[in-house]
Amino acid sequence: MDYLKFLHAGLAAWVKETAELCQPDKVELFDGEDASYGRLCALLIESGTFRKLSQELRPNSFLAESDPADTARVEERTFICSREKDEAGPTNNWVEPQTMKARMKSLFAGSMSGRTMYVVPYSMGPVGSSIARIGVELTDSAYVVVNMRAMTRTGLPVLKTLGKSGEFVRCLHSCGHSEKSRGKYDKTWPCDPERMAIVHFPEERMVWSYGSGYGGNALLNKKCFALRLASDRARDEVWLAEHMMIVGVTNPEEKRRYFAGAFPSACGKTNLAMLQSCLPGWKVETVGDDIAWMRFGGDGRLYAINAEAGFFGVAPYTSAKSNFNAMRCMDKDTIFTNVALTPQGDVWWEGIGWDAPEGTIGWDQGMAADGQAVPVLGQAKPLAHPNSRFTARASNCPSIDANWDNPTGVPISGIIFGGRRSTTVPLVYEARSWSHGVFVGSTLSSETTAAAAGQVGKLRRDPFAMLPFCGYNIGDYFAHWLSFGNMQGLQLPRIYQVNWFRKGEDGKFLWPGYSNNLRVLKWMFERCEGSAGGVDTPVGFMPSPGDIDTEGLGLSPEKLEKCLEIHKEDWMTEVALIRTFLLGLGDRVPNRLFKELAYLVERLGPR
Ligand code: OXD
Ligand code: MN
Repeated sequence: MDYLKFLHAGLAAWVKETAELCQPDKVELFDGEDASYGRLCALLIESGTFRKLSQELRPNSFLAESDPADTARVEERTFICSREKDEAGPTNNWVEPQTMKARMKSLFAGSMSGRTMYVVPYSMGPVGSSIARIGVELTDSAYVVVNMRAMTRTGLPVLKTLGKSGEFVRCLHSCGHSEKSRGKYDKTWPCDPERMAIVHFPEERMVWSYGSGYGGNALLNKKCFALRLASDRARDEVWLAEHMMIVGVTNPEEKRRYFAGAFPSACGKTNLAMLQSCLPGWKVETVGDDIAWMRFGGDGRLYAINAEAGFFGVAPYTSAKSNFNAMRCMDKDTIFTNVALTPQGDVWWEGIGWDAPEGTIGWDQGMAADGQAVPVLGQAKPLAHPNSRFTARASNCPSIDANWDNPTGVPISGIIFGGRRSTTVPLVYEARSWSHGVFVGSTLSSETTAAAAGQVGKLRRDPFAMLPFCGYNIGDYFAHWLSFGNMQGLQLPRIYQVNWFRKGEDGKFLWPGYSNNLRVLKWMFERCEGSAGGVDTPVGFMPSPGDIDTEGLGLSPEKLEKCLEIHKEDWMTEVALIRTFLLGLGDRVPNRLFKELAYLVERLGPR
């Protein structure tokens, strides 16, 4: 019980009450120290959850294998239990809070017996920053604790900041006890897939998560707190909590500008944040890859912090070509989950850039007792799960920006929206105004990926890449974004849409992407400087082919033109899809967005 002396009275009372409910064998405070991290990793090895990778090839790194029934975020089991159903809005599952609490309490009752409950204090954002906020997660998963250590600022300095009565977000997580035995997974990856529930109580600033040990279902700091709860709070306090990367771009004259970008999960956000320059004299640096908290400063500029301190990136198709800096981040001190294991004790995944060495073991074959193959997406089974991940520290990222940890944040010049669209959406365009930009963000769409459980490759509207993460009524969220357009004295960032994924008639990507995306960032940078051209088109301002720096690119002028083409018929189809989508979001969608849609139709001209 000596941990109690570090907790303020409110926190201690909550820990005690939770321990009474969940009945752990032990309660331990995670102090964030290296020794405690090392001890938990050793425990995870002992229980069979972790395998230590070769110390020569991948120092201080581990491979975890999850239960095959627990490999991605479960959106259909995620709930926003605000007092009023309308507050949660049409994009969230809702259950009346008291009913949900009763249901969850019966699941939590005794759910930690035989296990330790860890108390993990953490700060989202630099400790002490006025934009940062504190959370505490109570969890019976040592895997969660070590991942949080890599991805947030954890430990005693955070408790110190809380002081005697500081406010914190309450996050309760239990892997649960499955009703059916899951064989060896009972010990190596406890979970209760049949009864998983990830539940948010926004008015009480509280998250309860039961039954899953994976990613955003269990690392409650990330999607649950830093996006769902924080977006709700940001609306009340006039700031923004967004699913955005933050990247710094410096030109040859040493002028630096920062851009924030929202892309749906697994659409290249991390690659863009860590992009390697392909242009002489231009530099690109990383502030964050997933979650930006932003607030307008006294000077009218929008300042952003990275709410996290590490990366939880998708492994498949990450390579020296797609993301050299991410590969370097994972050279050491990394936790891999559900990737394949080579006989040399290293990791492997599809698209890593080399063939799997003979004897490489698939993610669910090496450690599973039954060795049963699990069909993935009806295709030939990949060796790494399509949503396998790496957890790496920001401080190990070679491209990390000098200001990544600056408590004031970095000033944002431009906001980028992007998704995977094989047709219709051009390589890049600039919104005509703030409200047009909000329209572009609100109607963002992408072909789905493996980051969430469900079908891959279907077109889905994902407003601001926040569809699974907006913690309140999405119509009010749009209104919140629009409201900045009416405020005096703000230097509003420009807004862009990009699409790296347009395909030609041969079904191949038109734009070479990866580090060449800097050519598009360069155009945006120069637009912000007022020095780059922009053609007025029905969808927005676009570069003419000559405005994109193609020096050394080797892309034919025809292909570049195809990247930039606007097909009126495609856009008329798009307009119809957008209208249906916005109408489906209920009566809180601001009229302004329908006006923007009408303007777009007007600009496209008669049929
Ligand atoms: C993530 C996601 O894990 O968006 O970042 O799914
Ligand atoms: Mn994400």
